[in-house]
Amino acid sequence: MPADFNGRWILETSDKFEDYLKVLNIDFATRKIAISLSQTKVVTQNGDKFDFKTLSTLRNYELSFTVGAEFDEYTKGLDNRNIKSLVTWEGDKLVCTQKGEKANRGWKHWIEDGKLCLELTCEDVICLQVFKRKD
Ligand code: ECB
Repeated sequence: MPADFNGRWILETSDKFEDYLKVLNIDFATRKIAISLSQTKVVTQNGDKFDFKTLSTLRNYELSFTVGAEFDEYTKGLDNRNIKSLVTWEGDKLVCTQKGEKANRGWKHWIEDGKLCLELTCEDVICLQVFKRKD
């Protein structure tokens, strides 16, 4: 039985998020706003089908995918790049590789102590975000 990510989650801690934005070439002013924002993740999981909504007052970002099926992702409103993404299970971790212009890009989600953890990677930068349940 794989992990259950369903629910509304609010950002509690964020480590190296600005470094991650920098390596994605996000400009100074946008970075300063982005790091100050509260983020909410709304996850809907149906077996291996997922819908992730990342919500903030500045931008929203939505991603739907099926585990094991490569798809085209356009990071609209974020760094606006086209990438090829593939999400797989590694044990209870949901692991995404994002192939494109940026090397070593991807993310991992897992649940730890009832919190939703997200590791965002690009090149040599690893950002860790931890979300707590909102309801
Ligand atoms: C959408 C909330 C973040 C708002 C930041 C606004 C502007 C910053 C410009 C570019 C940011 C580049 C990346 C943002 C990092 C996190 C947002 C979504 C990351 C992501 O890929 O989430 C995955 C895994 O949860 C699901 O799409």
